[in-house]
Amino acid sequence: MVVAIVALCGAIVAGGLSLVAAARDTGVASSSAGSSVAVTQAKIELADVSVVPRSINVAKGKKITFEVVNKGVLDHDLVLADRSGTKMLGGGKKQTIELGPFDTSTKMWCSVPGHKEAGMVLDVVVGDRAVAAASAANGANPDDATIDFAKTPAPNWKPFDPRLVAAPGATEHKLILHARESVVEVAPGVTQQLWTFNGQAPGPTLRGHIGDLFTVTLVNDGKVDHSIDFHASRVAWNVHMRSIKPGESLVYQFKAEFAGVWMYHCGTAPALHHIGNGMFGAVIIDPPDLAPVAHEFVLVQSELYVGPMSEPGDLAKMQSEDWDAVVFNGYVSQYKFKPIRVEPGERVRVFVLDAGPSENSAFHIVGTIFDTTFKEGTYLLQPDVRNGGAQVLDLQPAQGGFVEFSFAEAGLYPIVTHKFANVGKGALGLFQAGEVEPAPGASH
Ligand SMILES: [Cu+2]
Repeated sequence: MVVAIVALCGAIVAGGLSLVAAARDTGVASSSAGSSVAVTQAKIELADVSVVPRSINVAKGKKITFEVVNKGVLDHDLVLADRSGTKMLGGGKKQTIELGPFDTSTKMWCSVPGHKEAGMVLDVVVGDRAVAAASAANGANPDDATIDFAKTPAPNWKPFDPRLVAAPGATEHKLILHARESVVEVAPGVTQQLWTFNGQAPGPTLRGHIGDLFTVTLVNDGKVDHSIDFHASRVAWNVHMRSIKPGESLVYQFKAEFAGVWMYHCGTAPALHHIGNGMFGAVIIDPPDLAPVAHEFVLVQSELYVGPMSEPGDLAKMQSEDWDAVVFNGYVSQYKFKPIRVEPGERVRVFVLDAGPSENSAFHIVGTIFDTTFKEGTYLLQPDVRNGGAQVLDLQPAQGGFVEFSFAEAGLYPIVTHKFANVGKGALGLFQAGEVEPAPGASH
């Protein structure tokens, strides 16, 4: 088991680092960076998700033989714009193809959705010329969409509903989660083809009590493999968290044994891409002593790594932790545009999950003090005679908890992560306590 995990992880890591393949020809030198001398034969390695080498020089006007091997776990192919090239190759499979003759330089790529954008592009350069340096893996794709943080949403825009309902009385929870691609607006005027659970990112929040049984059917309605990993469960990774192909489904059953605010996510390699492109959500298992409050909300913090408009997120940015935005519940500054309404003096509980994939959260609400904080299965603070207060719930990626508080007077109260560089990048919302003048959300 451990060996299998290490082997898979090794394969994932090696996918990004492998520098083994080389172009070759009769008596022609080759190198890991691709030969600058024209060849008629080339050996290409595909991995999860990269192409090695990134560039080859081919002889003008001659047929070129490509020996293509998929060293990854995922399916990949290598095709030209007209779709000629290899068939879809499973992990470990290889195919030798003949293409050309080439008169002008061109590109080949993997046609699995998202993989080209993630950098699986091979430059086919005609002639003995210097290797083109262009490589999506070495920086952001110039075609990536841009978020304008000064822009406001369209009038018909609706925020992600942050309200949380109480855990159902039943002790069994049955639900179906559909893994699917969905074009979703993530910032005013910016849409992305997210990979989602049930068409939304974050996915649906699951809630129950210790001892409850969850039976989740994962249905893969997408175009690439997906899986699900519930941090709230104790199950065998290779059985329950296995990847399933498009059209397949699996039943993932677990008993909630521990209270907490848990992450769930797709774990299919590269997990960074699947989480970074929207496949995450929260499971809340109530601690036994949870007191009634006037309002409960859930806020899932995550990063956006924007790819081209209506295409999947940019894996190269994810790999270099170069996020475009940090958001609560999947949309830039959405509760600034549409504040969360409560009344002064009402007791409020906010569940917070840091879905990452890579950034932490210093969850803070300007203008109030938390008298209760719960993090990773335990209360850090509860009201008592010592009158302690808290200003931040600090969470690393995949950590969760909740805070309780009330607002002393009518007004607006910003929701932020106190890592302030991220506030200007979308990690900003507002609570509105009572009636407020002037109208909120105009500026902050
Ligand atoms: Cu996935």
